[in-house]
Amino acid sequence: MKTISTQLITAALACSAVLYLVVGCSQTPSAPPKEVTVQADDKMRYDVTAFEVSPGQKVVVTFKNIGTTPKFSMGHNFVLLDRSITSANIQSAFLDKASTEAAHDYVPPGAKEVLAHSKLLGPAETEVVTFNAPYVPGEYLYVCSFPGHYSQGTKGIMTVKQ
Ligand SMILES: [Cu+2]
Repeated sequence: MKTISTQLITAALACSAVLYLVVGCSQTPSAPPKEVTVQADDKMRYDVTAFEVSPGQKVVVTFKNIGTTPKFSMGHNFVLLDRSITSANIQSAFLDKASTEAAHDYVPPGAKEVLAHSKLLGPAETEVVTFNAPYVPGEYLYVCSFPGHYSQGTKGIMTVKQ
């Protein structure tokens, strides 16, 4: 009996410690999430090519493929990249290896430069991608990594602004 109550107290203490850590660590608990809708079409364009977020802000991207062409030839994804990838190096540093990953929706498994991504979406499909914005201010590219689409216009910049 005594052992059980000790365990209960220990569990209760552990829970409050966890709660304290969660609340104590969140920098801006009252900041509402940033909600963005990004649509990709058969012309290989994103309709939204820039948006701003605050450091660490929760971001909810509703990503839609509004085209009608079958996924195997005109699928689209949403891939947010870290700042090691720029418009100057994206082809050799990311898109080339992504292009061989059809089996993984053109997102190389375990790629450290990928901060968040959707699946490859076919016509009329939607996916909500939720992530926390980086804390480091600056520009972060988001792209469709289906081969050839980036150069046509499925690209944008998420700016983290203090
Ligand atoms: Cu695409």
